[in-house]
Order: sequence, then C-alpha cells, then structure tokens
Amino acid sequence: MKRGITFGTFDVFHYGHLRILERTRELCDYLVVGVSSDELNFSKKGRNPYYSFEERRRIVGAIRCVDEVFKEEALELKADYIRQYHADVLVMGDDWTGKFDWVKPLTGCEVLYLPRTPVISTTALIERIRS
Ligand code: C2G
Repeated sequence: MKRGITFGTFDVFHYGHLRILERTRELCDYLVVGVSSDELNFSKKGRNPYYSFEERRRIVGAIRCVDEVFKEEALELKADYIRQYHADVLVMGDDWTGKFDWVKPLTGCEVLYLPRTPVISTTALIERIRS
C-alpha cells in the first residue's frame, strides 16, 4: 500500500485545495495531510489564518479522499513527519518546487510538485470579497 503525505494551511478552503488533495490521493492509497498550526501560518505569512487550526483541521478531515490529518508545527520537521506516518511520496503544489527535495536522501520518500490550480488563491479570494 502506497502512503502519500501533503501539507498546507488550507485556509478558506477552495477548489485549488480540493484539487491538490484529490490529485495526491490519485498517486497513493492512503493520504495523510499535515495542516499548518496557527503559529506556523503566522510565521510564514505574517497574519493569522481566517479559520482557526481546529476549524481547518476539521474541514480537511471531512474531505472524502483524506484518510488522516495531523498538526504541522514547523516546515523543518518534514522528514520527521514522513517517518512518523511512513510516507512513500510527498506531494506539494509547484509554488514549493525544490523546497523539500532535502527529505528524499534522508527518508527515501519520493518528492513531487504538481502544478497549482490556476487563478484561485485564499489571498485573492479575501481581497475580492473585501473590495
Ligand atoms: N494549491 C494549489 N492551487 C492553488 C492554491 C493552492 O495547488 N490555486 C496548493 C498549494 O500549492 C499547497 C496546498 O494547495 O500545496 C495548500 O496551499 P496553502 O494552504 O497555501 O498552503 P501553504 O500555506 O503553502 O502551506 O509545509 C508547507 C506548508 O504547510 C504549505
């Protein structure tokens, strides 16, 4: 059984989020998702997510193709999470291209970057709704 892992904030869950999860699940038999903690999101983006960690965790966990969800506390812990969840493949959107290649030699886990779904993003959505 092939186990896949992916990570994200998944704030204001949208179609691009659904597609990365569905496409990752097509590459494996069991999908584990690391949802960023509020603190990790703040350190990456300089703002708090619109939805709290608990809300984002529940939304991602309710998606049919997602088998398991956990809290991602730091980007640097990727190799530990991969070992903990016995992941065979790490999938991220291509805005992260090259950023997590370092886990392959440490864990043997394959690393893939899939094209982002065009146009949609949480930031763009929030800006459009605001204006
Ligand atoms: N994504 C996508 N298409 C979009 C928007 C997002 O494919 N239009 C993908 C991103 O590339 C990412 C995932 O959806 O793989 C989650 O996106 P974000 O919630 O923006 O995640 P991010 O804040 O980049 O957190 O350890 C990595 C981080 O936790 C990733």
